[in-house]
Amino acid sequence: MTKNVFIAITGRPNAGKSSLTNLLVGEKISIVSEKPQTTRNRINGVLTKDDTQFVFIDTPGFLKPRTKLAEHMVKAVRTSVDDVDVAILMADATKKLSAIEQELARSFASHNTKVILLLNKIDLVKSKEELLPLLDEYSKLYNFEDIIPISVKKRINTELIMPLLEKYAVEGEHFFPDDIATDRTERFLCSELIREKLLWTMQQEIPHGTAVEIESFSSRTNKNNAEVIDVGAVIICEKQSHKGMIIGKGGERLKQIGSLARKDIEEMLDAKVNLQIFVKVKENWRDNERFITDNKIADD
Ligand SMILES: Nc1nc2c(ncn2[C@@H]2O[C@H](COP(=O)(O)OP(=O)(O)OP(=O)(O)O)[C@@H](O)[C@H]2O)c(=O)[nH]1
Ligand SMILES: [Mg+2]
Repeated sequence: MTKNVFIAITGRPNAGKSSLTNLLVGEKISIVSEKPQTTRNRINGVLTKDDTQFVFIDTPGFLKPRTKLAEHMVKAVRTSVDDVDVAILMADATKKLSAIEQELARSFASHNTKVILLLNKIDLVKSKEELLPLLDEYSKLYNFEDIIPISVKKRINTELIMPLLEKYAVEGEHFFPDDIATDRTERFLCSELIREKLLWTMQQEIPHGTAVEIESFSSRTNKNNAEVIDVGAVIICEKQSHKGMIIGKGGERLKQIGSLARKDIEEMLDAKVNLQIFVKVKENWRDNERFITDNKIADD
C-alpha cells in the first residue's frame, strides 16, 4: 500500500523555509535570497521515496497584510496549515520569538496541527548555552512534537528530519506522479528564477515591487540539432525610475540578471536557452487585485 505525507513549512520571512524545501526535495524548486519575503506563492515540492510520497508546501514568510499581494501571501499560509499531516515551524535561532510565531501557534492550535519546531541557523550561534532561553520560550509557545536545532546551510542535524516526517504518513494513492519534484510549471519556475536574480542584484525595495511574467516559451532545434528553448520574459516594476535602475547603465544590470537567470534556467530545463527580458512599468500593481489574480502572481 502506498502512503502520503503532506507537510506545511511555515515561519517568519527569511527563516530558511525555501532553503529547507530545496534540501529535502533534492532539487531547486523554490527561490532563495537574503531578503525577507522572497517567496510569494505556495510552492509544492514533491519527493517520492519507496512507497511514500512527501509533499512539502513551502509558504511565504508570514507577515501583516498591507497590500493585496501581501493578503494573498497570508491566505496562502492559512490554507496551507489547514489540512496537512504535519507542519514545520521554521524558527531563526538568531532572532527573538516574535508576534509572527505567536500568530502561527494560534493558527496551529485552532486546527490541532501537529508541529515540529526546527530552530534554524544554529551555525550562527556561538554556544549551545546561548540557545537555551530561546528553546525554553518556544517549548512554552506550543506543544511541539519535536524540537530540533538545525542548520540548513551547514547541514547540521538535517538528516534527522526525513525519518521524523515519515512517521506522519497516511495510507493512500499518491497525489502526484512519482517522478516529479514540483507541480509548478516550467514557465512559473523560469519567472521565479528571474525574480530571484532581481532580489540578488537590486536594492531592498525595488525587487519587492517587481513581478515577472513569461510571455513566450517555445522549443526548437538549432542547426547543430540541439534543443533550444526561447523564453520571452517581462519584468514589471512600479516606477519609471525603477525601470532605469533595473536596466542599468548601458543595460549592464539587466544583462547581469539575464545571464545569471539563463544559467539556472538551462540547468533546470537541461537545454540551451535563449532568454529575452523586457522591463515595463505598471504603477501600483501590488494593489491591483485583478492584475495579481489574472497573472497568477500571488495565486495558487
Ligand atoms: N547562516 C545560515 N543562513 C541560512 C541558513 N538557512 C538559510 N539561510 C539563509 O537565509 C536566507 C533566507 O533563506 P530562504 O530559504 O530564502 O528563507 P525563507 O524562509 O524561504 O524566506 P521567505 O521566502 O522570505 O519567507 C538566505 O540567504 C539563506 O541562504 C542556515 O542554516 N544558516
Ligand atoms: Mg521562501
